Amino acid sequence: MSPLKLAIANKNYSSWSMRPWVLLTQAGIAFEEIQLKFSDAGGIPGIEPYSPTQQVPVLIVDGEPVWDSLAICEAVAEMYPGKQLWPAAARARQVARSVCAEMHAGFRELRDTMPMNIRASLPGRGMSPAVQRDIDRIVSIWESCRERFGGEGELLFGQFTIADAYYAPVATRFLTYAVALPATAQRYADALLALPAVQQWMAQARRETEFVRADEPYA
Ligand SMILES: N[C@@H](CCC(=O)N[C@@H](CS)C(=O)NCC(=O)O)C(=O)O
Repeated sequence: MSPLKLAIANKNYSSWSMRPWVLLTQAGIAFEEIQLKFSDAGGIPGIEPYSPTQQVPVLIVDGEPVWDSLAICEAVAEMYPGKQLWPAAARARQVARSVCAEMHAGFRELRDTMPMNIRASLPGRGMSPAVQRDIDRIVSIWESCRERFGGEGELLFGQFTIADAYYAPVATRFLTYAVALPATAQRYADALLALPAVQQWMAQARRETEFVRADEPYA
């Protein structure tokens, strides 16, 4: 097998890129990073040879693209069964898959009005009743997973899984927009943000200087 390659975009802005990058990095799976950048005119120059959708993230496995973050995470979990990237117990695994799918397809209000912007501090921006509803649902997911499956660990299913990689960009948004959380949810967000892979991504995001107008509604 040739080395995995992961094409991503700006670490400051690209929440979909963050998920598989955090998954691979936190799990200690080697990969070559291909970092492209969003163009202010829209699109991602240089993505053409990698992705049939022209979007990031895309994982290249032996020359074959795997696109869409959820498909990438599933493929990685299948390639590295020893890493236990989904919870081992069937019931926990079902819930983990469900909360990832819910993140993947939902929380549109939060995603639209609180776009990921790691290096920015935008307390209170983007808040509305609809966004608060998304936040309340996320809090209830986090509380329920922690209570039912957290065990001795600090993460949603105790040890690190794909579900944590999936919610990492949500935790960075809560930081950027200074979203107030109940204690259990805040403890989980802190544990998630403290993961070495998340710290590494955030440090690299803060060093980026590109300004992408479409991702900066409050500038
Ligand atoms: N459902 C896709 C969403 C991917 C996506 O929206 N990627 C954005 C960046 S975070 C992108 O590539 N935008 C550039 C474009 O659409 O031209 C996934 O989970 O990978």
